[in-house]
Amino acid sequence: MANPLYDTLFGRHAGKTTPFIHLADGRCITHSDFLEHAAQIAHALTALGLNAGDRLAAQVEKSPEALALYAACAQTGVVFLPLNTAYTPNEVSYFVKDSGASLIVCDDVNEDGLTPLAQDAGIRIETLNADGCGRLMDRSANMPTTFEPVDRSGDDLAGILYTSGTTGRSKGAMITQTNLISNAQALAESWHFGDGDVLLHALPIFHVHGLFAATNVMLVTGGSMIFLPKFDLDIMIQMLPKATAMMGVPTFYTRLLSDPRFDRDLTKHMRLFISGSAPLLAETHIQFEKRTGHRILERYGMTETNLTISNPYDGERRAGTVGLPLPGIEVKITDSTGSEVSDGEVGLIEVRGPNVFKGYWQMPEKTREELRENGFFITGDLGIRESDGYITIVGRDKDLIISGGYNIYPKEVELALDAQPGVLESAVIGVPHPDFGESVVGVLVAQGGADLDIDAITDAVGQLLARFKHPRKLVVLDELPRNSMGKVQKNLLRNQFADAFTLQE
Ligand code: MLC
Ligand code: AMP
Repeated sequence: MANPLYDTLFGRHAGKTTPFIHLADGRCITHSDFLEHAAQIAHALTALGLNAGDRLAAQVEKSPEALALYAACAQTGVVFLPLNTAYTPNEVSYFVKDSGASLIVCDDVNEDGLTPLAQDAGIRIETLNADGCGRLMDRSANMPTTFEPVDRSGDDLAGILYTSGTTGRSKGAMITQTNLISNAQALAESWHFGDGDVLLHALPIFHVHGLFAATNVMLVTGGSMIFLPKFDLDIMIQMLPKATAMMGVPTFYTRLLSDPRFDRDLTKHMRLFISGSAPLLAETHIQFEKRTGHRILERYGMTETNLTISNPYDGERRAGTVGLPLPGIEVKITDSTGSEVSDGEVGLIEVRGPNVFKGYWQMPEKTREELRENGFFITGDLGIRESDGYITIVGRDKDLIISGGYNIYPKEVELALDAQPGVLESAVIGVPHPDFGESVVGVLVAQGGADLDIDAITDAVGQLLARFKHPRKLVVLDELPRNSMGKVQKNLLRNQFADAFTLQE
């Protein structure tokens, strides 16, 4: 009888009164408290009729209870489907329908918006609010505090995480128990995490970075986390002296550096700062070292692969690079035929290992396009490997914008813009932004003679798409630049609007 994910991450802490979660208000949740609560939720899910393999869509704010819901899913074998809290009901509707979820768990404030969707799909909604209360918690309250984990194998699904696609249609990446366990162990070992570590955790827990990389590493090593609902500069500065390590997206680092209180003294006891999910500018790396004496450890990952490449803990942390493949993970840099290119040449990054996902949910063709039969996953990122093995990400073969660590696929935004009255066509591009790294510009072309109502278009897109995907600037051109094949030349638009956010805001 075994459930590898539950046993490796959670079950090992049963009965331990060691701290697991520290909250900003001073409360501390021990491993044992956390597991008892997770077991109660597991009973509640079972009582609601959920079985191993069923999908549970959770659009909930970050809280210890939300994390316990993840543990309860591991324990019951229910497939966890975390959703960005910024998604509109229109977006959530696609994920719920596509995944065939049996239950939606959401915040009270979103329940009315999601009820038509649940009715349409013939499924229930339970609530879990930012303060840890809600109907699901009421159901759990009187349940037993132990739960026999449901038998699972390493190949069974632990989660489905949706990633947008270049066609505008999101794909559900099927993540197995083995994917998560192998990655947590590789990261813990590579980054020397131990039970004395305290991780400053301000990332959202609906993506790989905050949910899997950060949380699973702490679970596998027995350390604790200062668990903050979101990144707040003042609270980060207040909490830093209590932490030993931090994981963040580059925006965390540029925001910390913008504050004079963030200095060598505040960080002198810290063991490790890790950055990922988006490119960390070499200048941020250098400025950070000058200010604090710490060299940020940059690593690279993706929803489909968890984390794959990392600068070393002990060796050189080279600014502008993402380092070397993690233990047990193979990385190839290839040309369009799939053959490896020479060191120093740009190619596509391909990844193979126990961390690589099982495929896209109910999309066998998409899976075949991106996951080779030999097990290598084609990431769509472009990289160069130096002769000493260090890898640098130099760009993307996929049309993708990364804003503050969130991915935005231009096609999805273009489809929303194109559907607006008077719009003939649109092109959505990412250009440099001082806070988010990149931000979104929408370029519109009007149908002959139409006078575009930019405010109305902005409102309409707001109804359809999460706020972080919205163009921060909409401009109207007479036509889009195209090459001789008729393809829109987004590079020309990116050059034209390169200063859209750096000169103002
Ligand atoms: C918030 N907003 C964003 C945004 N986050 N807009 C664009 N890009 C973002 N990332 C919106 C808000 O809704 C708000 O809208 C306005 O921008 C300003 O908000 P803010 O208060 O400044 O933002 P904040 O809430 O502080 O969030 C910024 C952030 C957050 C960077 C802290 O986005 C964040 O935690 N990002 C981390 C994302 C992450 O975990 N990615 C991992 C993916 S996994 P308005 O209406 O007020 O204008 C992955 C694999 C791997 O990539 O390798 O790790
Ligand atoms: P997601 O699909 O949300 O998991 O985002 C994964 C993408 O984030 C990758 O394909 C990369 O484009 C990008 N990414 C992650 N880490 C880094 C990094 N350190 N440097 C540059 N890009 C990164």
